Amino acid sequence: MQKPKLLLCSVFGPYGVKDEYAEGVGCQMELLNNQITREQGVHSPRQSYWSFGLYLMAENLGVDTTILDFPSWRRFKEELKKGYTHIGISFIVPNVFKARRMALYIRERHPEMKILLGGYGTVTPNLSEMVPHDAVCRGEGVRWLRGYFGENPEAPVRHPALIGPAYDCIYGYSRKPTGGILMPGLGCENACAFCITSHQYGKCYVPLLKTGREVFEACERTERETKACGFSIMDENFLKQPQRARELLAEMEAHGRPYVFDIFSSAETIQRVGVDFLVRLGIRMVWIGVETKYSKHPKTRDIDLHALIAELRSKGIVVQASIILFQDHHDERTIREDIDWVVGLDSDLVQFMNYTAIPTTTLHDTLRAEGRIKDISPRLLHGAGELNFDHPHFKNPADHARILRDAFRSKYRAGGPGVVNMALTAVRGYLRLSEEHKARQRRGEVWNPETLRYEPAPGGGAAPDLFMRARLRMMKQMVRIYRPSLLAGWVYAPNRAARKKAREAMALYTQAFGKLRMADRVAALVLVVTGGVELARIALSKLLGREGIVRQPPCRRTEYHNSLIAADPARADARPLGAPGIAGTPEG
Ligand code: B12
Ligand code: SF4
Repeated sequence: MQKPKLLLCSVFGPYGVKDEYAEGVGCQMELLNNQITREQGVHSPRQSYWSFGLYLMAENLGVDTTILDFPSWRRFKEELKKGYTHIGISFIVPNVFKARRMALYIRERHPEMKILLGGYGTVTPNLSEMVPHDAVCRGEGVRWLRGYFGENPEAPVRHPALIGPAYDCIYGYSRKPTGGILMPGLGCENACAFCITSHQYGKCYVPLLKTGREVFEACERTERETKACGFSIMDENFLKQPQRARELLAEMEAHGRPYVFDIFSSAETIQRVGVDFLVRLGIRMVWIGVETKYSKHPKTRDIDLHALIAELRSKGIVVQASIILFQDHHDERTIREDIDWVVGLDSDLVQFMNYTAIPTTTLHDTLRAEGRIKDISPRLLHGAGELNFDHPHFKNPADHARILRDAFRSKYRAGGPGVVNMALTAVRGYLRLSEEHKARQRRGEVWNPETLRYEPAPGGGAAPDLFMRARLRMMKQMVRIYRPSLLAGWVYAPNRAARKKAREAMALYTQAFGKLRMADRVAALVLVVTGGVELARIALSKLLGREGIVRQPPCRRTEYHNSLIAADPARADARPLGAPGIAGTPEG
């Protein structure tokens, strides 16, 4: 029998460009510019992200695997000529026509290759008619692929060392991406009616890294191989497993490694563990789904979100709030009220998304039972345009896209550029936490890992809190990253209030770190110049009828010689070509 050889790939580009396979607006391969700092023009940071799940799967198989991330159509066709037994395609619902084109091509030109489908796109109705395939994974892929290839699905998960962004650009200036990625688990047990990431895993949480020690080891490996100290955690509600988070903190304290993290968390979970725990754990940014001011959902019920967000920000944690537009209770008045409410919460950033009934969710089942699901193309299910259900008050699809876009504008007008907000939160928090740390040491207070509070030291004398000192040093390093961008934030500020904020942030940086060093001064001036060029490019794009500049991530190919490792686990040389970390080979 032929030895299996697997190709795992994301759907082909270009992305965010409307063609016969996918939409333009709403389908860019970027988070910030597309979903968070949309309408912030030159102030919008630009980042794309590699398809993390592919690297996780490739790392954990005994089968030789190649990843082709972000291929062009031509590049995909060429790769197939290298000869594979299986092609795994990862896709989401709005990209289903791209997956279809890839699968049809494989069937036509390489009928001997087996097609495996995975990702959230597998919930697309009539999948078998839409996308020819031999097998489909509707859930966690590591265990599924191991089972498919006759390996042990329950073997421990090895976490890849992965840098998240495919590119990183601010005020038109490209810098080297540095942020690591962690994938400790999938799904969420909160089971909100609309939430596909919960329903895809049977409304349960599926842990990949079960203990704090495992998470810590994944951080250490990533730091060793890529030098990353800051991580984005791809887990819907990381603090929902408080024991694991406590263990992670204990590991960091024991090893003196104050890593920092960006996380998703529901408000009730933060409330339960307390903001001081988040600070000590090194949370740099938290994404909270606030959804609507009329929410009866347990995750926000009885929580003063305004106070919670203010406390998080005052302690240096950047808050990204997300809200859903066009819920059933929304009419012209209440949707406006909700937009004003979320802007008034004064988080650093806000994500606005349109309510979308994704097949298999409770929301979809309910609306279908009510006869309200509209027969529109799956390519439109990206949450930034036409609703896929009949809304009681908003019948015109043009309103769905317009009101969403205007919501982003409201946030920008009232709150100014997100980058300036983040800098302000970071530097204010740093100043406050430094003072609090000193005061606690004077008062003889120590961290109690049981109560998750600072308390008087038993017996009076408190030993120096060396971990918090190291945490503050790390914070200082992270806070300083924003500083050079403040001048451009001021020069291109959209209004007087935003200009004032930028000035305030600059003054706080001087208070915290003294006058700008020469290197930072030069960097700040460079950003003003590159920002000016970027501004002109954005204006040109608008003249050409686009919303802004659409950037494309490069294609990257990574080989895993897993069969060699399976035969001899000591053969580290057989790990991905292009080490350290998952560097692979970016291809233009
Ligand atoms: C990172 C991310 C992005 C990145 C893209 C990264 C990339 N290279 O594609 C960015 C920010 C650019 C992005 C953009 C968008 N995204 Co997005 N994104 C995510 C996010 C937050 C994390 C994905 C991730 O890495 N998870 C961790 C890994 C381990 O899980 P995984 O990818 O699901 O893979 C596992 C399984 O699904 C399975 N699997 C996956 N693929 C395959 C393939 C095979 C062969 C097999 C066997 C198994 C398998 O095994 C993997 C390991 O267990 C998810 C939400 C989430 N929590 O998953 C949303 C999510 C995937 N995105 C979503 C959406 C809607 C979008 C946008 C349309 C939003 C918008 N309007 O801008 C755009 C589309 C961009 C485009 N052109 O494709 C939806 C998809 C809904 C759906 N049913 O299709 C999600 C689920 C968010 C949500 N809750 O609605 N996104
Ligand atoms: S808390 Fe968030 S991730 Fe969990 S089910 Fe609700 S929306 Fe989904």
